[in-house]
Parts: sequence; C-alpha cells; structure tokens
Amino acid sequence: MKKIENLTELLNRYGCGPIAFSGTSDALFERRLVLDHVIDPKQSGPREQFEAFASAMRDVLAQRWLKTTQTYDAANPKQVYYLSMEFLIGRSLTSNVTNLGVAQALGEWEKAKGIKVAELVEEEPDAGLGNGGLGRLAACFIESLATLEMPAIGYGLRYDYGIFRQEIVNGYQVEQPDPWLNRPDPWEVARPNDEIPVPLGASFTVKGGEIAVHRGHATQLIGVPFDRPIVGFGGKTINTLRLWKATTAAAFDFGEFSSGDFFGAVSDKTLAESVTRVLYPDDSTQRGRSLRFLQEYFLVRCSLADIIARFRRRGNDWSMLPDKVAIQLNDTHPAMAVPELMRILLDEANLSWENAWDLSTRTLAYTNHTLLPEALEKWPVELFEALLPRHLEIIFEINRRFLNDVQLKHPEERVRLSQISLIEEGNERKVRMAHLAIVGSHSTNGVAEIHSKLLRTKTVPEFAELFPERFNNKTNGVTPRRWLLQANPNLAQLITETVGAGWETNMALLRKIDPLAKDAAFQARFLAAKRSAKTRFVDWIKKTADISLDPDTLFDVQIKRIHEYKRQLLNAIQVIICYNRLLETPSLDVPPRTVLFAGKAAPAYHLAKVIIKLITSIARVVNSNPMTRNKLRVAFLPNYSCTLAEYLIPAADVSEQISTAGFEASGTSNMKFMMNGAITLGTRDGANIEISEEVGEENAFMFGLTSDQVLNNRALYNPHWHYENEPETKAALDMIFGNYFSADEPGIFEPIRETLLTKGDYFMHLADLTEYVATQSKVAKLFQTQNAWAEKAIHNVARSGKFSSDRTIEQYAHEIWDVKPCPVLP
Ligand code: 26V
Repeated sequence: MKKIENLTELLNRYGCGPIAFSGTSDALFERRLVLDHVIDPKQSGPREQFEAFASAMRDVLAQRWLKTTQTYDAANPKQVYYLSMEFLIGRSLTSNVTNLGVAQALGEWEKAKGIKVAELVEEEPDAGLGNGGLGRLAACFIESLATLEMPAIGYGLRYDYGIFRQEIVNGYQVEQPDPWLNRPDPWEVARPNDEIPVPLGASFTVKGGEIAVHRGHATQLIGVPFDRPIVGFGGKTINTLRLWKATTAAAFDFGEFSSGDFFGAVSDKTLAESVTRVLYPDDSTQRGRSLRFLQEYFLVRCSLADIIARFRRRGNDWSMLPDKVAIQLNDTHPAMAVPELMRILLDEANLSWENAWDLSTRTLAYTNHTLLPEALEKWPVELFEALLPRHLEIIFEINRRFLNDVQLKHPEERVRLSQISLIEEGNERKVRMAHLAIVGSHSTNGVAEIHSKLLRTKTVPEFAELFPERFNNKTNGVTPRRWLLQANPNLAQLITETVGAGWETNMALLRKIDPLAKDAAFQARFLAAKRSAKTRFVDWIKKTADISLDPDTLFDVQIKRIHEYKRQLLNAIQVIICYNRLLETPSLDVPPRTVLFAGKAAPAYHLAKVIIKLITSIARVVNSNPMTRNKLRVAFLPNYSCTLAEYLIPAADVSEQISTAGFEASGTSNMKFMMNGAITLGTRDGANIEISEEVGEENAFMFGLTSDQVLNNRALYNPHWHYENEPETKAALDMIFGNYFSADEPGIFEPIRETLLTKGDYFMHLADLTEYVATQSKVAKLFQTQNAWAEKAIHNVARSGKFSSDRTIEQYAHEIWDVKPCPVLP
C-alpha cells in the first residue's frame, strides 16, 4: 500500500474529502474540537484533544467500516461469531492509527501543530473488559480476524465498570472501581434500532452480586448494542465488536406501567441496568454469583438473536445455518448458546428435534481455557427453573437423548453415566456447563498442545472416547501489531530495516534475523533497542506510579493474575534466597537485577492477597538494605493492565513462566515476551513447551517437574522434607514465618506457612525450588556476557512467528469454522 504523506491524501484515500472542515491537513481534528467541544483549538486541553483526535480517526474509518458490513451482507459468506464474556481491549487509539497506516503522516502533522500524540494517547482509559488471558486472547483474535479479512463479529458485554483498579496501600491490594465510561468513549456507536428483547421467567432484585428471584412474575430486559470498530492491519477490513448493554424498554418505564409509579419504573430501569454494571473480577472460582448467570444468558440471548436476524435478512434457509454461521464459545461462559440455539430452531423455526440438533451442533464450537476444577462452571438447576424454564426443559431433553445414546452404544459401561451426565446430582442439582458445551457442539479445543492432551486424557476422557473427532488443539497466539510493532517501536524498526516490511502479517520473515544472532553489530543494535525500551518503560512508570527503576539492571519480570498455581510465591522465595546469598557474600559476582511483579488478586482470594503483601514486604526490606540494594531490587507495580504490559514487556530481559506443570493452559504473555526478545525462564507447562521447541532448549531456561511427574509424585511429595533438608529453603521460609518482613504486623504470613507446610504445598513450590534457584544462577551468569545474552534473545525474536494470533486464527478458520476471507472491495 502506498505510504500516505498527509491527512488530505488520507481523507481522499478513505473518501472523506467532502466532509472535511477546511482544506487544511488537520481539518478533521480541528473540526471535532470546534464542533464537538466548541472550543478554540489553542485553548483545548489533552483530554479534549484526545477525544477530538480519536473522533477524527473514527471519521477516517467510518466509511470503510460501513463498507465492510455492506460487503458481508451482499456476499453472504460463511461468517464467524466470537462469543465472549470478556474482551480485554486496552487502548484503541494507537492501535487504530497503526492499523490504518497513518502513523507516518502523523509525525509531520504533530510537528506542524505542536501537538504530541504520545501525550494524547495517555488520556485514553483502558477498556479493561476482561480478567486476564482469556479476555486478552479474545481481543487479539478479533484483531487477527480483521487483518486476515475474515467476515467476523465479536459479541460481548458493555460493562459500565471493567476490571477493578488496583491500589497498593501499606503493601496490601485495595480495589477501586473502574468507571471507564465516565467520559464519552469516541469509539463506540450506539445502535438503539437493533435492540433485542430478553424475556425472563421471573423477576429479580439484586444485592451484592447475588440476585433474589421472584418467581411467577415474568419480566423482560432489553439489550442495546454498542459497536466498536476493529481495524485490520492495512485498514482494508474493519470488523465490528458488538457489546450489549442491559436496560428496560422505554415503554416499560412510562407506558403501560405508568400508573403513577414513576419511582418504581425508574428503579426497575436501574435494576435492569445492573445486569451489565460490572465485570466479575474473580477468574479462579465459580461460586454462586447468580447475577453472573443472568449476564451469561443476556449475552447469549442478545447475540444469537442478532446472528439469526442477519442470517435471515440475507435470505438464507434454516437448513443453511451451518453453511453460513460459525459460533465460537470462548470457554463455557456463553454455553447457554446450546439450549438457546435449540430453542430458536425448535420454537421459532419449528424444526424437528433431530433437524434442530444437527444444525445446532454443526454451528457451535467450544474452546476450553482451564483445567482447574474450581473454575469449571456449574449452574444450579433451580436458577434455570425459575428464570429459564424452557432452556432447562431443552437441557433435560438433550441429556436424556445423550445418556440414551451412550447406553445403547456402550451397554457394558453403565457406571459412567452419572459422571458424564449434563446434570450433577446431589443436595443441589447443577448443570455442568462444560459437558453441555462438548455434547452440544462439533468441536472442543484446548489452547496449547499439552493442555489439549490433558483435557482429552485427564479432565474429560469419557467425552474424548465418545467423540474423538471433536477434540482438537489450537495453540494460542498474540497479535504482533499491538505487541511488537506498536509496543516496541525501536525493535520493530530494527526488524523492518533488517528483513523489510511485511513481517507484521508474515512473521515467518523474522527468521531472516536468525543468522544475525551471532553478528556483533546486529547484537549491539538489538541491545540498543532493548535499552531504549527500558528507558521508555522506566520514564513511564516514574510518571504514572512514581516508582524509580534502574534501566541498567537485568529486568526479571513476572506479570499475570496472582494465583497459587502461577507460583509468584516460588519467585518470592527465590528472591529471599538470592538476598541471603548477597548478605552472606556481598562481593557475589552477579549482575544487578530488578525483579518486577505485577498482577491483580481476585478480591475474595485471600491467599493471593497475602502473596501480594509478602512481595511488597520483601521489596521494602530488600530495597532498603545498603548491603544488597546495588545488586538486587524488587518492585510490585500496581494496577497491572494491558497498557502496563505494553510498556513493560518490551523492556524485559527475563520472562518468568513458572506455573506448576499441568496447570497453566497456555499462557500468552510468554509469547509476547518472546517476540520482544526476553528469554523464558519457565516450567514445561502450557505454551512454554512449544516456545522452547521453537527456539531450542539452548535458548530458553527450562526447569522443574514435568506434568507427568507432578501427577505421579504427588502422593510421595513431602514439603517438610525440603524444609528440613535444604538449608537455604529453611532459612528463607523461616524469615517469612519469623516476621523478618513483617516486624510491624507479626503473624500476617501464617497462611503461607499453612499452605506450604501444613496443607502439603499442593502446587509443589518446594519440589521445584532448588532447580529454579540453580537456573536463576545460570541466567545471571549468561547476562554478564551481553553478546552471548543477545544471541539467545535474538533467536527468540527470530523464532516467535508461530505465536502470531494470525496463525491461530487461520487454523480455527480451516479446521473448525470453514470460513474464508471476504475482502472488502476498494
Ligand atoms: C473463569 C471464571 C470462573 C467463574 C467466574 C468468572 C470467571 C472469569 C474468567 C474465568 C476464566 C479463567 C480461564 C482463563 O482465563 N484461562 C486462561 O486462558 C488463557 C487464554 O487461553 C490461557 O493462556 C491461560 O493459560 C489460561 O489460564
């Protein structure tokens, strides 16, 4: 595509010339400032300038966006619909500027106007509509879908409050609300004309995340869509992310119910809107949370109605459904799509059960993202009974037929029926959402090779035997546009200068830098790019969190949700051992190291919060000790977010991926680190295995038990043995238990003693500790020879191509969806 020189050319390219405010190159921007904000551009502040600039970008893309939709309506291709309770989008301005290809032109415009786009960008709040990996994956996927020119729509919820903002007060996590929509969001377009009614079998009231159901009073919510543009790289395809907001019908407020009950009507509206008020911030346990049940149904009901409306508008016959529609369920959160699609086909299309079931299963596909039993969703039958009686009826009928079939085909194995049933019996009967998703779809995939294998062999082996053809793997990926091109401008430029343009969508080209890994001149340029990413991050974190860091130290980074299985504790103990070694031998020959942590704990996950307090306490002690502070620093960076990751990952030297083997489904930050030339220090878990295969074991630091060893050694494992027989382990733990880091709050780390010793250390920290510490020493040693370090780091960048989400999406498209690109004509 020809490079755009100025905004006038840009306007012409996108056919926006006639709506320009004046003939000047910054017409759209000034027009927005004057017409939207009614302000003299010279008087405008950064927030107004951000809004004006973002709106101007939307003006630039609007016609192309419309054209994309029109192309799909006209071509009637098979289309993919990605249903997810989470889209962790982060900021959109830089991404849209990059993908529209206007970044170059901006440089000149900036100079001419004296405006710093880098500063405006900081005014945009993150759209933090997700908890972590699963939500960020959805965001990478829709970007890749647009880049690959695939006809696709993402469906999610428009939460008023995204993932909470994390403050650290006295070393403890404090949650603050995230009112990201307080100011107008320039990217969203409300579509009140496309609203969807959502009937419920009962009415409800809300208190503290729980609903009280009032049986017998059927009621109705309304879903209003808000669309966001998803710009593919190069700006050819602009797909839609459609987020639903819950409300009530206007008529409900003041029409038939306006029998003088004004306050009643207004509070009904508030009640309805509470369904999409807030994202559930707990990604570790499922527990009760009945309002979440309503959220999930609301997403499914609105999205399927919308999908079917499009399908019918295009003149398709019901029998064509699987030929025109592929619906991907991001975990079981939207698994009610199974009974909902059946309901539509049975009750609205009046098809036979057999016909409806065939069409429905061939349309739906399911992705599993976790093997942790406590995160597998199960909803009480009682909730269905009261709110969704028809769906429950359908689930029971699915189950009756399924169990019948199994019995007919495997008469000898009657005992297994209770295990595979969609209904868990017991005090409280529950619907097992994973079973529903597997039985009601044609594809079940895991997100890394090892995860898919464990899913098949350990988690749901009965289903894998019944439906072997349904099970498959789709190793995760991340978008190199956001995570390399935008996040790491200096490395991106070095890559472009070396391999030429085009790598952004063809990551195989990165292999061209592989032979340069040993080249001293290239190593120096690589290290210079790393150094500038470090200062960029250091400046940013100083400005935003007032934390001072030294860019001339090794950046050793663990950033992810705080979870026992991710083992931030293992890292923390290792830091203490390193500290003790320095105290013992102050002249120890190690490179100065900064250990960086960031991550949120679920508000109700007590132990995860204690782990944060431990890390901040260790940091306070270690950083203030003059004996060690030149060699070792520790920081817990508050409020981990997409934006923080975009600054920090390019600056990292070491990527900590140290989960207990068999527990991390894939991981995706590990891929982002690799692309940015950090070296993985990791266990043989999730996608770490595939990363070390791609880069070669010699270019990663792998350690610890394998998932088989974890499974087979659990019975024999005794953490006390390690505590008693490993002096450094004992010394480190005794400091934690003996209030070395908590002199002013004695006893606060008792829960850590309990989990590691009393309760048997389920995540086997102590089993891996010795090898982890030894591997950390190897890391330190290598870092002292910068060219040897650079060589390995460069191999990581060069061989990261597999982990582009473009590769992942192409596999979904070929192997699950059978969806092909549908280019938008110029
Ligand atoms: C689970 C739950 C349980 C109920 C309440 C709310 C809630 C919200 C989110 C989750 C999702 C947990 C699963 C998850 O995020 N899995 C991560 O998915 C990543 C993308 O596939 C993968 O890289 C990570 O390894 C995996 O932990």
